[in-house]
Amino acid sequence: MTTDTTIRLVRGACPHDCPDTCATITEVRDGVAVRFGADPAHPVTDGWLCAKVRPYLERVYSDERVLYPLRRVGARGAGEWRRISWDAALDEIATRWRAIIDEHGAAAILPYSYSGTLGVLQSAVVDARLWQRLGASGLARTICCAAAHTAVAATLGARYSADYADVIHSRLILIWGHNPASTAPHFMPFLRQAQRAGAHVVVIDPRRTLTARSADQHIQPRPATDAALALGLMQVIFAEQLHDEAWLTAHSIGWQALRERAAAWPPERAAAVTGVPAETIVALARAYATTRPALLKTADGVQRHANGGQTFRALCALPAVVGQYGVLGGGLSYSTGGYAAWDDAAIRGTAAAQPPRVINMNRLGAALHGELPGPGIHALYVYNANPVASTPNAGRIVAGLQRDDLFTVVHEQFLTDTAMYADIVLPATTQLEQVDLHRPYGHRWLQYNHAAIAPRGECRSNWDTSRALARALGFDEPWLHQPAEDVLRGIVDASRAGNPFLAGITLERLQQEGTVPLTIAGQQRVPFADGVFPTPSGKLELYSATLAAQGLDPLPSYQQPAELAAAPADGLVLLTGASHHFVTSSMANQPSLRRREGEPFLEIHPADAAARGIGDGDAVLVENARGWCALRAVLTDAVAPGVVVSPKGHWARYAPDGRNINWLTPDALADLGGQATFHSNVVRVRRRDA
Ligand SMILES: Nc1nc2c(c(=O)[nH]1)N[C@H]1C(S)=C(S)[C@@H](COP(=O)(O)OP(=O)(O)OC[C@H]3O[C@@H](n4cnc5c(=O)[nH]c(N)nc54)[C@H](O)[C@@H]3O)O[C@H]1N2
Ligand SMILES: Nc1nc2c(c(=O)[nH]1)N[C@H]1C(S)=C(S)[C@@H](COP(=O)(O)OP(=O)(O)OC[C@H]3O[C@@H](n4cnc5c(=O)[nH]c(N)nc54)[C@H](O)[C@@H]3O)O[C@H]1N2
Ligand code: SF4
Ligand SMILES: [Mo]
Repeated sequence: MTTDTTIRLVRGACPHDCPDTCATITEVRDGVAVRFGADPAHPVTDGWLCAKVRPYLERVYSDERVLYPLRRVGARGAGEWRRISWDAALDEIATRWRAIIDEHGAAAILPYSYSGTLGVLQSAVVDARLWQRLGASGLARTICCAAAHTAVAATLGARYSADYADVIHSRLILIWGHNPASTAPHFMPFLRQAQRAGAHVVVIDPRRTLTARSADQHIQPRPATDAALALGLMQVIFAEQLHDEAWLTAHSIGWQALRERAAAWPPERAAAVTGVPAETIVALARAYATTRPALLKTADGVQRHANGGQTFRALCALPAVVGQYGVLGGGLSYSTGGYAAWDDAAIRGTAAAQPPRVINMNRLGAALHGELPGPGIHALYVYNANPVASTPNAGRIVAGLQRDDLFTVVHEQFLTDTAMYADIVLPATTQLEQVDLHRPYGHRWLQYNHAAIAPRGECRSNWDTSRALARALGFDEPWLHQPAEDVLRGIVDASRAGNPFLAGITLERLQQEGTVPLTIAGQQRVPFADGVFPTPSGKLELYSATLAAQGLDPLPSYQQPAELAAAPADGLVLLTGASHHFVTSSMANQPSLRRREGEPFLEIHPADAAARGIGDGDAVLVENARGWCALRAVLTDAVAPGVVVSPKGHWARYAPDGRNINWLTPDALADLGGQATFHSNVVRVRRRDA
């Protein structure tokens, strides 16, 4: 009987930036997590975890975890550390920050974070509270999906999407600039089911991805030309009277203006811009307009371009033109993140205050070089992020991090590329060692994460660290010190009050049941089935007066990104989407996953390789004005001539040259939302020995 009393099964949530938000179960014996797996009863997780997270215990119990606060003793970036106590670390941070505030003002302190964990407590709450009290610079979190969020808000009003399972009702499925076989793996069984039932699956992606390999059709547009492709499809649909005029008239604004805009995009013009044959465009337009239900499923890769916002507007418009919003198995599947919108005041714990300024996270390198209004940045505090590996134009960031007058603190689980430049590293808990509440963006079940084990070493969660920092700074407001569960209860209660999708959902239920479905009843199962859109007009805004008022194009449009327009004759467009075995740079230090992902590579078309004397497996240098990176060439027709691919996520530390693909990526901002433009990236490639 003794063993029985010491075995516990603990419910949790996968914390990673992934739409699937899997429900996990950890088996704990005598305080040690001995097994980690999936909840067999969860309707999406369905008893399995992806290849990335299955070995999570390898991560939790890794010898390379940071377990104690560390003080840099050698040169910046040299990786020489001395263990210090939490008290000493907090005292040094508070002292340095106070001195910086006295001399430059609190705006000189920049907190930098993104999606290491998506839990509301360890990210949103921590992102809001202490920094507001401190008066630090704000951070515009625009690295991932800002253009799409802006486009969806302007067009549909909210991010609502159907359940993955509803794809089985689709007859035609366009998977557009999205690679779910790697990035939303739990969608794939439902897609297969639809395909077996006769649905036609089309993948639209410049790369033949893992997802494209199992599709019925792969359409390969040139990068950043999707708005032209979408307008070309609309031109055919309108010209052939295949549009749903009754739906457009009843539920949208500006469809005639859109028809006029699309009229300028006959198939020949769209073909010339996109590289997709005119016949293919015509055939796809007819199929999309006449096959019902038709689903357009997309994600964020397609909008990481300088024209990503208007591209996403065009994608949002397509289902409207063919009357597929509100149809079971039809419409747009992008994100479910809008259902459980958390109450902002409860996240903050107090009245909102404007930060002294807001810095776009994609411009971190520029900001560290003083290219910003107001005082320079003298203190950087990084958590939930690894900007040296994951933020664009990383060479510029590293140069900034080497500034002698910069005081950098990194709160991390591992000595990442970024932590290597810290003055102080604070040890962070993993998901098994902390509590949180997770709202998914791919499905519609909330997930509670109980702490399964005690923190290893002296690790602390983001929230506990935030509380400790507040104390060290002498801030005693109760909203900076609440116990974790009180914060979560406050958020759930306040959010439920204004949101029918949270009806009947309490913290107690979440804690007891682990997985709790959002209250999406009856007709609301299919997003926008009532034809009502939470926009200013209550309709789907093909023409957006909101964008017009900001001096932006009120209709979806195509603009070639400036960097692509200025490409030299031998320039290639470099796409750097998701790696299969990492989530951005998270996991890219786990030995088993590094082995499976292999060496950093560059997919290049054999014709482009031949023109450069490059053979399969050759070491190549990829370069542009921002920097260079060494990779291994993979000759493949998975990419068209003119396009090369190297997935994101590898740590720069592990490369012999100490750099990764983000030494090349642009820190220019997109047309909407201040979005990152990773893929509007022109490079030259040559043999390393040439
Ligand atoms: N395995 C794995 N899963 C992940 C992640 C990961 O790193 N690895 N990252 C997570 C995160 S942070 C996010 S935001 C999501 C992203 O999820 P996705 O958006 O599905 O992933 P990406 O690979 O970024 O981009 C999807 C595709 O966009 C394509 N693309 C690039 N430019 C264009 C274009 O101009 N037109 C078209 N049509 N396609 C284009 C790329 O070739 C890529 O195949 O995935 C999450 N899941
Ligand atoms: N070239 C290229 N680069 C890209 C992209 C691309 O398409 N191409 N995609 C971009 C996208 S979509 C995204 S979302 C960003 C993601 O960029 P980041 O948010 O920087 O994500 P990661 O690089 O995975 O780093 C997250 C870090 O958080 C740490 N962490 C995890 N949990 C916790 C915690 O509880 N507390 C603390 N303190 N730390 C924790 C992890 O150990 C990890 O080192 O990357 C972007 N980078
Ligand atoms: S990364 Fe995604 S698919 Fe993998 S376990 Fe986490 S939520 Fe599930
Ligand atoms: Mo992302």
